Amino acid sequence: MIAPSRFPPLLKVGVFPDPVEQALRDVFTLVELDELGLAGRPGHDEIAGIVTRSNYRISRELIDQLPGLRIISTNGVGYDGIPLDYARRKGVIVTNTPEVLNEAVAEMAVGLLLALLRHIPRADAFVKEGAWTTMPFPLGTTLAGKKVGIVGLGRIGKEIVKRLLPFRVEVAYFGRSRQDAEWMYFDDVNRLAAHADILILCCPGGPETYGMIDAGVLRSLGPSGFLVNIARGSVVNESDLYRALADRTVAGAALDVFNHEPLDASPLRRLDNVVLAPHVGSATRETRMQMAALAIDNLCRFFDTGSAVTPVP
Ligand code: 8YV
Repeated sequence: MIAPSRFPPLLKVGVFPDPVEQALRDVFTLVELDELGLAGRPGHDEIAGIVTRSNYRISRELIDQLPGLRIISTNGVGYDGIPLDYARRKGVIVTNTPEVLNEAVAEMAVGLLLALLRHIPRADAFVKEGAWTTMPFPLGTTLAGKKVGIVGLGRIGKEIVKRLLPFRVEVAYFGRSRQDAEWMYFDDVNRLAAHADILILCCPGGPETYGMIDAGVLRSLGPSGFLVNIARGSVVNESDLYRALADRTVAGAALDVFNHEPLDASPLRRLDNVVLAPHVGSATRETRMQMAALAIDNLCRFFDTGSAVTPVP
């Protein structure tokens, strides 16, 4: 029997890995949307907080259904799925879990890039299917000496650069403004794409970056160019990307995020020049537990003091 929480009940939006959900349940009474108001379960007006994950969306309508809502705590760094201005107008604070996931996401970006350049998933299948006895495996592409363009040199982008430099790459970046960094700055993503051999997307999702990587940028990247996306699917015009991959306007792409998730009947899945992953940039045991701890700290601190540890800026 779990002791009742000293905190108000939370609405849980999204499916959490078991250890993360258990960490939350150890502190809070969690309610699923379809349980609200059922016998013995909290009603809509008793919900003071939402705990969610950054790959889920929170609608204005849901916020309106919860008159006592005071905080939305997301496990994740992105908050493009939360109507921030609307939440603020309703007096609801939004918190995220920055920093603690930077290394895991940066590792995933490097892993996806190497998998793409060297055809590692296909190499695994090639050996396991016994094809090695029948034909040579296709040549890959060396990372050393390549020009890597970072789209969004934020905290995660900087961690990716740190990990790529030992591979003897040349770094350049695009962003809203030039930073105090030693890398070449481009104030236009098309020009960065024309300069780079590899584009790595690590910018936030949202209206400012929606569809930024389109047919024109992909043409600029060119037939020996590669794209890695560990940011948000919304940053890429996915139908433009599919066409560019299918007709070899670009050489290949490694994608951890998609316009619509989970990816279902997408033609991307039929291509041989892509590496696809199920939005797992932060998905390590260590990182997800650190994120859960920070999300819990945000909620506890807020309910106890009215302020949070990492409110979104
Ligand atoms: C979350 C994400 O890390 O952090 C983000 O912005 O993109 C997500 O992958 C994940 O949903 C946390 O459970």
